[in-house]
Amino acid sequence: MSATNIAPSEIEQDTDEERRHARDFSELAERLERDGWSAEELVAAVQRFEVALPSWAFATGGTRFGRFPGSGEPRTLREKMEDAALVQRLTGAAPRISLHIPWDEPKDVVEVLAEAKRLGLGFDAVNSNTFQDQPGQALSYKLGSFSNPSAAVRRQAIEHHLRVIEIGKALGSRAITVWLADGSNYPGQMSLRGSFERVRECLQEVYAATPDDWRLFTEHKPFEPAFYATVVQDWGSSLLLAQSLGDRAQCLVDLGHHLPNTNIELVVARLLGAGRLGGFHFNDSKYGDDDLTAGSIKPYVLFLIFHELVLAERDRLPGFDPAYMIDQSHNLKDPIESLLQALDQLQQAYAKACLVEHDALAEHQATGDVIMAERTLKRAYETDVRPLVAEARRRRGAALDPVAAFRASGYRAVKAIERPAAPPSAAPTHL
Ligand code: RM4
Ligand code: MN
Ligand code: MN
Repeated sequence: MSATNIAPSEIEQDTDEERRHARDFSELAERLERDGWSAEELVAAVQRFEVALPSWAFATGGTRFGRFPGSGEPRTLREKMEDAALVQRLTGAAPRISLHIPWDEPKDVVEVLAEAKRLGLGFDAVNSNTFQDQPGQALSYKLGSFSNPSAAVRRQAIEHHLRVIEIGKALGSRAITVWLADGSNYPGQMSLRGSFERVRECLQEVYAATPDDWRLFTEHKPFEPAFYATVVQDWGSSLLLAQSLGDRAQCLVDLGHHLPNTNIELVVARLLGAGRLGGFHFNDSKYGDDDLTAGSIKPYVLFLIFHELVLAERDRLPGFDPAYMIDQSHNLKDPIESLLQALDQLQQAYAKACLVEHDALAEHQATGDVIMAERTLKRAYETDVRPLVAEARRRRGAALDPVAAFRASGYRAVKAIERPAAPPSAAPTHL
């Protein structure tokens, strides 16, 4: 197998591993069938489950104290797309990439599209960035973008969003995700009501510029960089915005954007009930916006979130079409490996949620049988679905164990030679 270009048919499976997997899968299938499930339907459901990859997660992230890049990291959008295509080949679950503009703004859209076609990749939601000042930018976002008291700054931020939409249109994206860093660090710094109204007005203009088949996602976050009051700080604020914009505006839930112990599955249920759950940024956290690998800290919460989503799917909630994306910052792990791990965790959480006996659960809820209701969820959660998701991958020509296949491929070592690190001061290069 060539380390630079792993085609699906070339993902080598150790024959012992294949044999072990076949045994594990047939045992699990037998047990599931005994309980009335169709293993084939479950595998097919996992195969349909897709998650978009963030363009900004292929290089090592960092904290404000430092960044420790690994070797062979992508330096351009083209190289990030190459890594994304590898993640897709190894998992079969991540066929689209979500671009951050201007971090990964295509220089030549035609060329990027041709490259994406060659790699078998599509483009998911485009992400705007008014949380930093860019080189050569006329006005500063230091005191906010859409909420800024200055009409000229707000105009600049709107123009940026209109440009992001144009780029997304050219790439075939069907949504824009708006996360705003707007807020204040000290009481009195900003009008709490006025800032929200200004954000709403600007978003109205952005929403009006989106094509009819697009959605606009508003993403809430309680703090950072605003440490006192963030304008779109919670799901309530996000919902108010979405509701006042129009039907195609929905809320995006980034799992890390909640204060410790927030009941995120409840937030998801509320947004589903309001018909405004648009999408996710999957990650995990212990303290705040830690952007750790999905499922690494609170896998049961992830399962409970997926339980709400599977229920919504089953109940055919009108307009339910969640855009699943990952938003992780890889500070210590190899970014590709962390994404592979995350996809596996998401597939597992989804598969487990598909194993909840909904009728039994409804019955236990109706009779107030707390123990049996909880046991119904736990029974699904405690099922070892690893052979099921491995089988879904195998049937797509992907790897049984993506991380092991990635390590065996020697991809990173080859890239370390092909992609010498840019000097730290060099401006990012683009395709
Ligand atoms: C924010 C938020 C956004 C992401 C930026 C990089 O905290 O999660 O979704 O685009 O980080
Ligand atoms: Mn996010
Ligand atoms: Mn975040």
